[in-house]
Formats: sequence, structure tokens, C-alpha cells
Amino acid sequence: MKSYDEKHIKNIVLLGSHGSGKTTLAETMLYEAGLLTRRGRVEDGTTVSDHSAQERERGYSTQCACLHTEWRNYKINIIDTPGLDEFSAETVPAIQVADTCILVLNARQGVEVGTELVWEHVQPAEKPVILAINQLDHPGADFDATLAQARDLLGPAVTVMQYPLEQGEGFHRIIDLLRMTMYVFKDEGSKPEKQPIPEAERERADRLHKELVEKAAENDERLMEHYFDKGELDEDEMSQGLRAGMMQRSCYPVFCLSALRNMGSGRLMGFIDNVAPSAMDMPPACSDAGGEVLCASSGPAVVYVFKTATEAHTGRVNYFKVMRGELREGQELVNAETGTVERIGQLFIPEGKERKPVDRLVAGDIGTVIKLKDAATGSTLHAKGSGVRLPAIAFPAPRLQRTMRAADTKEEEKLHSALLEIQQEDPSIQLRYNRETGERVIGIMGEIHLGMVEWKLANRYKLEVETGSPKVAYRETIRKPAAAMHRHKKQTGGSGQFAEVHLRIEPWHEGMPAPAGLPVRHTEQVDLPTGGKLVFLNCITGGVIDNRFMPSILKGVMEKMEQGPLTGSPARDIRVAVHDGKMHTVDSNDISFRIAGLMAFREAFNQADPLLMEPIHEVVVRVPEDLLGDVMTDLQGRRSIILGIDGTGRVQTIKAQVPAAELDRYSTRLRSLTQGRGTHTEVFLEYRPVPAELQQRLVQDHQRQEVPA
Ligand SMILES: Nc1nc2c(ncn2[C@@H]2O[C@H](COP(=O)(O)OP(=O)(O)OP(=O)(O)O)[C@@H](O)[C@H]2O)c(=O)[nH]1
Ligand SMILES: [Mg+2]
Repeated sequence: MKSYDEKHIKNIVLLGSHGSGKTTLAETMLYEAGLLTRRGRVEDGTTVSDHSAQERERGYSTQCACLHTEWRNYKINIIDTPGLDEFSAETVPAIQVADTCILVLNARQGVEVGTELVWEHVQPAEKPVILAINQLDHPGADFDATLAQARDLLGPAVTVMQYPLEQGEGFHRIIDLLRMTMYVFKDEGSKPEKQPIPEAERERADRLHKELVEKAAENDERLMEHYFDKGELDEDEMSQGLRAGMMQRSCYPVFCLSALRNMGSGRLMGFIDNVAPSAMDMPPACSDAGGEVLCASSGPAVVYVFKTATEAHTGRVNYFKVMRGELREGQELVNAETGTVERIGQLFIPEGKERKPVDRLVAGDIGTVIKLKDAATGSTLHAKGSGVRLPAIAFPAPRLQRTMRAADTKEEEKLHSALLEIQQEDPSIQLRYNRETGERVIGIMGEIHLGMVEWKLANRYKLEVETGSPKVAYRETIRKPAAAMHRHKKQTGGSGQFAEVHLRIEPWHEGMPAPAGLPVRHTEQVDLPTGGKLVFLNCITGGVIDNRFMPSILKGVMEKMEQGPLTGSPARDIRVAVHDGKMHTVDSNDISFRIAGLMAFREAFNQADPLLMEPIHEVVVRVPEDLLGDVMTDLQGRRSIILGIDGTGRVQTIKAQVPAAELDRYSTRLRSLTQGRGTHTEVFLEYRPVPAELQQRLVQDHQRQEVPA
């Protein structure tokens, strides 16, 4: 393979909703570039990009794949990403290393939920964007509607470069407004014939061409003057103006395609080759410290890891972009996060599942290396002494929480380390141990994502796991003051126990006045580990209880608050005033007062109109407008409060507040309600009282569990 410098490398990422045709387009690009003599098909599992066993089994992409072509004087690195939102941990980092984003729209579906979600990842990256309206050969294709929806979502920067003369089965001609020519494709596609624009189309094509010239001119003053002088711009001038517009993101060129029938992809490649910016044209990356990392082969090396995979027989494989400098085998780089010194082994360039050895990689290029010690997705590796660290990647929050444990308890340790390794590949996975419920909880993006994790555990680590619904994190508190006393007495020979505690409890709130009629000798404010406050007052007079036993009483109270009297859920926001008691000179000790404190608190709690509270989540659901009704009905059946509905084009967004207890596996339900076209996010909002009848049922369930059968 020829060697390319940073001026002649272009990195493009294919983005778009599930099934929009990205993998088919990538395959067609390789074919157009002459790297394939035959195009594979997604359905047959024969594409270069969808190479993993899982992808072949499922018939869609589950991870990003790196390919490359040589097109005229450029090396074009192509990153094909999975459209399913559950795999956005693969997509987000790929956007970081791309120079241009190709947003593929399915002309059948127009702007989809998946398109909106991808767009939310593209926007903050501030990268040039090209729109590819694909599947124009499909009977349901509607170019104008798709274009209008794209304008709704992306705004006036949407710039028409081409339009199809027909759509559906008969699709085979494209009017190109930059070259003012008509491309006519034979059935099998590939190299089109160029023909003059038919008379019947002249008026429309001229009008759109004029709009395009003005769009190109507006991005560059010199061009604008030229345009005012001559009233026209030639193709090169327009290309300059369009590139400037792409860099300023005031211009998103729109191309027409049928990737499946290989119509239009050659022209798109040509545009990428002529107009899209190279790695070197891109603005410098910003380091954490605010420094600039210019894409140039001179300067100390900086490498950014955007993908990590674990392969059988090879182990860890890191995919990276050289952000600055050059990389050679044997070089030593420092991991900016961990400080680990990594010795770079054999360098490769990725080609789907294959990789080709190379002896050096220049700035702007994409490569892989195996067996690094602890480089993970999002890691920055830099030359010793240069201390550059690129910003960490913000991965989307998990949408599904499941408990996970090894089917064989002896394998818990093994499961723990296997999950940590899988998390290195896929940082969108969240792992936590819930001390309150004693559960390991894994946060994933959805059922398919969970299936991928289980597949890796079973196939790579030979681990069988059991998953379940995490317990809802209820909280308990009280609604009115109450008082109780408890005498703990055990004086049946040997060391006795004696303690008597009288206490008063009240609902606590910030700024509440001191308790009436009680002298407060000492106040202890406790921020409870499970949230909320305990305010513990020593109101003892006359030394009826020695100060040294107050911490014991507090311990007892906290023990009971940890597992509240109602359902064993943590209690919060209570003020306890210990105002009287008795002690015994010999038999009073720590344990006696702990028990007396615990019991007195429990008795008072049960008389204080105890309340069970449940976590309420703020939920944002995105659905195609034609499915809004079903999704609303389902949501209304979950004790939700609908805050509002709004939307752009065909995607509607519902904002609601829903009890967490009603959201178990909601992402799964939504997937089936919307055939995978809807998605949601949820964040904890606050605690609210549980409805009385539900409280009763939960308390009874708890009591049933408490009383051994
Ligand atoms: N008619 C028609 N079908 C197409 C075209 N492009 C892709 N398809 C079909 O659409 C389906 C999805 O294509 P993919 O290339 O897997 O789509 P994708 O965007 O990679 O999907 P994800 O990997 O899930 O993100 C396949 O059945 C393709 O054959 C096209 O231009 N026309
Ligand atoms: Mg795909």
C-alpha cells in the first residue's frame, strides 16, 4: 500500500439509524475503490464490515468496523458504526476520531428516532457532515419528505447537491447540481453514464444550482465577490466554498444513493476525495489542559484509543488514531490516565476482521496494536514528557439495570474480573455493587446489549449467569411526631444487660425549630449513606443516662434506620430526641443501650404514621409519531405523570415522571411496542410517597418474608 501523509488521509464515519444502509454503503465503497471484486450482502453475512459471529448471526452491526480504501490521491479510512442506539458506546468514540461524518438517511423512513439520537452525538463534536439519502430504489422511498425532515432536524445548513429523477424500482438517474449533469445508472449500478440534464428538468436544476452556488459563495468573501462579478462560480470555486461551509457547519451537502444497487456511491466517494477535509485540514484537537494538538507528523506522538476489542488467541486489540507525530514499532508511549508505559508492538491497519502489518503510521491515520497493558477506549497515549491528555468520552447513561450473578456461586470472582474486562471494551457498561440490597447491578443500554454481554461471558469466559430485576430502592420516613420508650433487661445470671431509653421522634426538615420543652445538650447531624438526614439530640437531664451510652443509642437507631420497620428499606429525614432513661451501674453497657435505642426507635416509628417513599424517575421517551398513542397508553398504565409532548418531524418526545418500580425493563417493552424504533432515557428525580394501598401490600409482603414459614 502506498504511504500517505496527513494531507492525504481522510477519516469518515458512517452514521445513521439502524438499517439505513451504512454497512451496505461501506461494502459498496470498497467495491467502487476496487478492493473487492464482489460485494457481500448483510443478509448473507458476507460483508467485510459486519464480521463478528454475533453480527452475522443477527444481521446487523453491533460494533464499529474500520476499513480503508485508496481513492485517487487519498487514503480514506471508513468507520462503519452500528445504528442501534444500544451500541452507541461504539459510535460516540468513532465520531471523535472522524474528520467527516456521513449521516445516512433511509429514504423509506425519513428522519427516525435513531437519526435524532445519532445527531445528538454528532452536534457536540462539531465535525463536517455529509447527508446520504439512501435506499432511493426502495418502493417506499420519498426523497422530498426525507429532505424536509432533515431540514427540520438539522436546519438550513442542509444543502441539496443532487436529486433523483425517479424513486423506487425505477430509480436509476440522479441530477448532480455541482456538475450540472445527469448520472444514468445501468441496473447493476456502478459506473454511470453522464448525460445532459433533460429539458424538462432544466428550470428546476438551474434554480437549485443557483441556490447551491450562493450557498458555496456565502462561506468565503473572495468567492462572494467573484460571484457578484461573474454571476457564476466554476466547480473548483464551488468546491472551495462548500468545503469552507462544511468546516463551519453551515453546509451539510446532500447526496442521493442506492447503496444496495451501487448507484451514487462512486460520486459520493469523489466528493469526499475532492471536497471533504483531510485530517490535516481539521482544527487542532483540544487537550484536557486546553492545549492544542495539531494533526502534523512533526512533534511528540499523541495517540487516541477509540475502540478496544478482545479477540480469542490475541487478547486485547486497541484501535487508535494518531493525533500528532508518527508511530513506529518499539516506540514507548505513556498512558495519560494510568501513567503506564506502553511499548508499541507490531503496528497494523485494520481491514474489517483482518489487519495488515505496517511499519509506521503518520498523524491523522488510523491503526491497531495488540497486547497493550491497560489502554482502553478513550485512553490517550503520548510520547514521554509531552503529558497530553485528550478529553474523556461522555458515554450515554444506561437504560436498563439488571442484577447479575454467577449461576455457580464459586465463580463470582471470575465473573467480577470478566465483567471488568468486558467493560474495558465497552465503557458504556456500568457496574456497581448495591450494598443496601447486596446485589451486583449491571447498567446496560438495553436487552440486546445485555445479550451481547451474556454472549461474551458464555463464549469467552465459559460463565453462566443469572440476571434479574434490581430491588426498588424504597425509602421510609414518618409523617408525624411520636414518642416511645423501651427497657432492655437481661439479668439472668452471668453478665447482665440493662438499659431504658425514652425518645421522641419527628419528621426532619431543614431549618425546623428546636424541640419544644426539651433542653438540647448535644446535637449530632448524620448524612445517611443511603441519603437523607438523621438528627440525633441528647436531651438527657440529671445524668439518667451517661453520655458514654449516647453513641450506643445512636448506633441502635441507625441500625434500625438502615433497615426500616416498614419494609426493611432505609429510613431518612428523622429527628430523634433522647430525653429520658435509666441505666444500671453494672449491667448497662454498649449493647444494652444499642438494643434499647433500636427498639424504642422502632416502636416510635410505627406510631409516627410511617410512610414508604419510592424513587421517581424523569423519563424522556422518543417515538415515531405513528406509535405515540400506544406508547402513551402504556406509559399511563405505569402510574406516570405526563409533563408534555413535543417533537420535530416524525419523531415525538414525551416527558414524564414515572415511579422506578414501574420502569423495570421499560426499554424492553418500548422496544417491542415500537419495533425498536423508540428509545428512552431516565434519571432519578426525587422520592415521593407510595400510594397507600401499594404501601400496605409492600408492608404485608415484607412481613410475610420476615415471619419464617
Ligand atoms: N432497497 C434497498 N435496501 C437497502 C439499501 N441499502 C441497504 N439496504 C438493505 O437494508 C438492510 C439494512 O442494511 P445495512 O447495511 O445492514 O444497514 P445498517 O445501517 O448497517 O444497519 P445497522 O448495522 O443496524 O446500523 C439490509 O437488508 C440491506 O440490504 C438500498 O440502497 N436499497
Ligand atoms: Mg451495519
